[in-house]
Amino acid sequence: MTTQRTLILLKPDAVQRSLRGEILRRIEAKGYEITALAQRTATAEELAAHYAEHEGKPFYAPLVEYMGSAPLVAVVAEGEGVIEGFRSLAGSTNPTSAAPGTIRGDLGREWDLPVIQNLVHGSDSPESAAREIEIWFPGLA
Ligand code: RTP
Ligand code: MG
Repeated sequence: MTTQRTLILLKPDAVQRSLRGEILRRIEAKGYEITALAQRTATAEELAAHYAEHEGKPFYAPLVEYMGSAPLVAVVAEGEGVIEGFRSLAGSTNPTSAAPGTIRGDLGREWDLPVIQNLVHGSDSPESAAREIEIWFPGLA
């Protein structure tokens, strides 16, 4: 393991449900360091770049609509193995099947919506982390 950085988003449902503190607490309690944090409403350009891999999928339009509908919080966290470690803390994509003890498993549930709202995003590889940090915090070397 080496020290890594990852890009985490507290998605609009996390902000609207006042779960920012609870989620940030879990990140810090695990021992990861929060080194950048910003709340804002995502632009269409940021979301197009962030979700380029999903363009063309059936959930792409509702996903971009959801993510741009209200403010989110972008976070850079650092620590040993933080990329895999945060995705483990977050749990699997679907909150209904996400394990208890995870952010999505403990705090999320399914809604009758065109896209899964699951509170958080975490980068899935070192390459994704570098790409995503540059999208949300340009110039943060
Ligand atoms: P994330 O990128 O947000 O950390 O989540 P993930 O890797 O677990 O999921 P991914 O497959 O990358 O999908 C990105 C986000 O799109 C929404 N989604 N909705 N069938 C659906 O309605 C569906 N599939 C994906 C979720 O918000 C997911 O986190
Ligand atoms: Mg993903």
